[in-house]
Amino acid sequence: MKKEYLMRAAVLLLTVVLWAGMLSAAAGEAAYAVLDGATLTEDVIADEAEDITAECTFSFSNRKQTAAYTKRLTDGKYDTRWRQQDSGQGWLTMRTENADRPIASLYICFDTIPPEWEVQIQESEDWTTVHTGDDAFYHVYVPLEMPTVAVRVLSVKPRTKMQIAEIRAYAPGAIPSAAQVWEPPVEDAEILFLATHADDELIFFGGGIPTYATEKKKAVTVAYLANCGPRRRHELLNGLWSMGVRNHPVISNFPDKHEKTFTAEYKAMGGKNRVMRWVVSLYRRFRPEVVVTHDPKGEYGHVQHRVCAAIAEEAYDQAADPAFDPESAEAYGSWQVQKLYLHLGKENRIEMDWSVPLSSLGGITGLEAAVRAFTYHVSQQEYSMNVTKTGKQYDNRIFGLARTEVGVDTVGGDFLENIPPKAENGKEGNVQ
Ligand SMILES: [Ca+2]
Repeated sequence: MKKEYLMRAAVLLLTVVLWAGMLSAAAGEAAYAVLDGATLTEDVIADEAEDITAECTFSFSNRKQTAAYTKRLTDGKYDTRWRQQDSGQGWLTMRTENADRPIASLYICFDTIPPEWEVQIQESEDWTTVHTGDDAFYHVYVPLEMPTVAVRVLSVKPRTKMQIAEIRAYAPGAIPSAAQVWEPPVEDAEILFLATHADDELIFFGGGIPTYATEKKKAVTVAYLANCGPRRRHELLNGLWSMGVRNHPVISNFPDKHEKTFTAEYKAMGGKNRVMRWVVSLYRRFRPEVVVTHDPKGEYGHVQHRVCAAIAEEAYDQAADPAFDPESAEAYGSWQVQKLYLHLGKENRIEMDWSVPLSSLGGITGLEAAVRAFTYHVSQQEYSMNVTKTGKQYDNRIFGLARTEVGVDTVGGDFLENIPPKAENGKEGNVQ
């Protein structure tokens, strides 16, 4: 195996970056080419593994599920899926007749991740577990040490309702550029971008995420206060991936609701205290120096955005108070965020510049990266909102420093102004 890895490393060194053509193609073609999300930003690898999904036949634990379900798993669409429909364990099997081109890896896009799942390969009559999954990532790449002609994804516990929107099988080769290989969320973050819904991080925070996470290589955590459902979850992953983000975002289980009042909104989300505890534990777990979130007026007045801004500011104090939610204080330590920026906030305004070319993304600007990422939010294209251009309504360059432990910005244009490099900060919690 070592020799194989050396070869892959050598191939990686020979990668060729193809940018110009891809950028112009991105907007139109991204619509249903879900798995192309990565292709647009990844280096093109000379010997990347070939997609052999079309050569495979599928079978399912529920024998009534056949051709229609195969199509749903391979149609490139996130609004069609295979659902486990069994009282026992659920599984799907992919099998190829071509032993010369066996299955060497799988790429799975889960709608619903079962609590325990495994990838198994068939050896004679028996199935052998070769990978134990977890519930960390919705998009998972699973390389198989021993390429095989038959592989299955198994939900270990009965009746778990595993759901998969898309699956691909690959022949031996380098990691395919279409597969997203996520890393865990950044612990010990420098910046936490807290958006409400999938796509808000692009529309209202502009080029912030690619500028800091990808170009400046800062420790960035992206979190979403609302869970907009499986389809938009896939879209947000594709969008973030296209901007060079490699740490999986954090997505709550709060519903996507647009109520008329704070009271109704909190009620729909299970109560204010529950929302507060989630955001406080987010701060304590990821220890951001800086939090960037919504307009306190909810941009166009969306009450869930307003809730997000309000809770983000209250949590600034609560996360530092060990008496609030002692359980998460015990688990993660209390945490004092150093700066809180609110989009369009009135106090201590700064103006960000998202027109700087990012060499890490082939020279496109942060704003262009956000505009492109938005094309992966296929389900949202019919609405009037889009990534705001400079100077337009809901200007995504304008932020107000609502809270600070390190004074106001004097230079401006940098969320991390006055924040010492992360290495100087302790990891044991910063509240005495
Ligand atoms: Ca599908």
